Amino acid sequence: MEKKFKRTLITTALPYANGPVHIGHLAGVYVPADIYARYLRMRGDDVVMVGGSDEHGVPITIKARQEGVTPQDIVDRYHKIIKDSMAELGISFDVYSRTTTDLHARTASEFFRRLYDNGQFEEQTSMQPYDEQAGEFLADRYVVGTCPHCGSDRAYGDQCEACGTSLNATDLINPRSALTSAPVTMKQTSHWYLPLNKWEDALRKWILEGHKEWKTNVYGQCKSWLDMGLQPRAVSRDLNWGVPVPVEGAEGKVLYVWFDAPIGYISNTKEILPDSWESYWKDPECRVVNFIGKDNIVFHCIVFPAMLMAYGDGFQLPDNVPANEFLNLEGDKISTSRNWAVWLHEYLRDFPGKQDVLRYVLTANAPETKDNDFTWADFQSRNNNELVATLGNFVNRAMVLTHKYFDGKVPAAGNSEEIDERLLADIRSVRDSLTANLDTFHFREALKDAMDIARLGNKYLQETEPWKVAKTDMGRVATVMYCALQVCGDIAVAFAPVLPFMSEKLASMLGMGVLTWDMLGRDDLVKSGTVLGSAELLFEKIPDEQINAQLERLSRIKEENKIKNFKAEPQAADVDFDTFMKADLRVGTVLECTKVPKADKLLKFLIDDGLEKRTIVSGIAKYYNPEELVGKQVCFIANLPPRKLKGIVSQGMILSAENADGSLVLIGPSAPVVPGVQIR
Ligand code: B3M
Ligand code: ZN
Repeated sequence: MEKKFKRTLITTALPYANGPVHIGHLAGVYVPADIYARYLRMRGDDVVMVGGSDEHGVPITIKARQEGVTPQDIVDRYHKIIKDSMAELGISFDVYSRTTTDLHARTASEFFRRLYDNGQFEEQTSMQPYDEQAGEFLADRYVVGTCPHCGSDRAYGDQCEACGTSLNATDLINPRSALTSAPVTMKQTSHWYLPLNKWEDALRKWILEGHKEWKTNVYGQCKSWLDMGLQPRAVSRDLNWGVPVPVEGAEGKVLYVWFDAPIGYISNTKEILPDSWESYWKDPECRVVNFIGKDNIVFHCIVFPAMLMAYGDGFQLPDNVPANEFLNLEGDKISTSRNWAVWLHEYLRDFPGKQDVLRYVLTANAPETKDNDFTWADFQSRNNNELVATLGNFVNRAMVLTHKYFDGKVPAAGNSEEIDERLLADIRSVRDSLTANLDTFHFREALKDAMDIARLGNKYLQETEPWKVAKTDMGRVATVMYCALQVCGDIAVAFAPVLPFMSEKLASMLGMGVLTWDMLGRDDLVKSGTVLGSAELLFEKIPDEQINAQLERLSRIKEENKIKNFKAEPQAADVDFDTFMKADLRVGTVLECTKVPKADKLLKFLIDDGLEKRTIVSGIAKYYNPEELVGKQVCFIANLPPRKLKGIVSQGMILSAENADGSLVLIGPSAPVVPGVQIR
């Protein structure tokens, strides 16, 4: 880092308290922020990491209405789950607060009022959807109607979930209120707007010229916003949940959630540092770093900085905004509403004591430069092959051998050989790379570096073979074990930001005391004469059953979602009776059923149709084992012209129902019938 700062303020995006947090939040924001905070603290820096729940906004009011409870009930519930689960994962917030505190309401209110008093807002009127019956303005989400694109009659005023199109409430056909089902009318309202256009030049200079070092995804998004030109943005809403607008005559209006949420970073800092919070916010010697996901870039790089500039009074803009891309789950976008997520509190319940495994996997797969995928197979293999087989195994060998040859006491090293010197040099070069990667938010690379230390350790033991040397030269074994134990110490230090639980356990096994970053690469971080603790295993294998249980949960959710989203096809055009009666539908008994070679969808049936034996080929091989079907009765259309499928002449078509998930279910009589009877 070129610039020297005295302090660092780390902010973490405030998760909406309308649901628990999932692995996407963790990989994008909280794990990287925590790695960074822990690393800086180990360097002895003055660091404050703030977080909290975002408890305002329309989605929370919607959830409350659905459940028939108050918005406060909703945020109380999820704030607690989020706060407790993040603490259990070891996310080391200095404060984790919430935006429904009085302190926050006062801070946000004062912030607005100062901008208002200084003439920083423009008041504008606009037409907004209104529910006459309820006497309330409607947020876009509260307007439902028919989608102009796909015709779904369950589209919302901000989006149609059936076809995914983004909408405005005014796009909907036949718009109705989600509150009362009354038709929506448009009514004039007035709001305060922050003229972002006024700050465009300053923002341009600050980001495009001053922060070329930002991650390319962040810099690029900012540039495209700035190039499109900025418009005034409304900072108030007609809603009854939020911080009231502190202006006379503004009854029924609250601050827009994206106005008050980033001010939450300030309120939360004030909460723990009532006397010194300004030395983190208003001192050029403090560096502010915002950890966020990519969907929050514009608010953190454009809107909030404009708010801070408009406020003045020495507020510093962020020095860096290392936003991440998204993490997918088993190839699909994570979604709270579709329950397609691994929820942190459920993970902690299902994998007790395995916080570090999740931290490891999410860091190894961090979506730093592009969207990335979490799969349970990868989770298992990283645990079993990397944490257990590489890291855990090395430490265990070093500990067990020291117990065996030296009664668990760290021996004194004798003269070192070239291989020992090389080990030390290699570790120092890994340390330099690791440190540089942490400084520049490249946490995946940093983790690879840390793992290289364990690899070097394994290689060293493999090459020095102390178990063989022990037969002839215990002096040499002492040196080798001393060196190997230093590598264990390096592991405790290097992994401490990412795997704090493992690190603490290892440091205590090695009698290392408080870990600091400058210990890394030293040749005396585990002192000779130290009595080692017992060689406890740091990681254990995760068996297939545990992984399969997670996969089964996900496939159950997939099924449930398909059923939830199923909509029966509209009824087909009429067919006249005589035409229908021309179809010769019959029941037959399956005599033989086999797979069709080189066609993974097809089964070949031999059917007793009451007259003779007929062959029918059917595309249901994915859903049935052919052996199971022999003896069963099926329904078929007898008078279709024969068709050739994979060289087999198929004489008719077997009837099946297509389920909501696309799977096929054979149709048969509900009690046995004589083969060949007709279906009427
Ligand atoms: N709650 C949005 C989100 O969770 C929002 C972040 C606020 S950060 C000040 O993506
Ligand atoms: Zn649609």
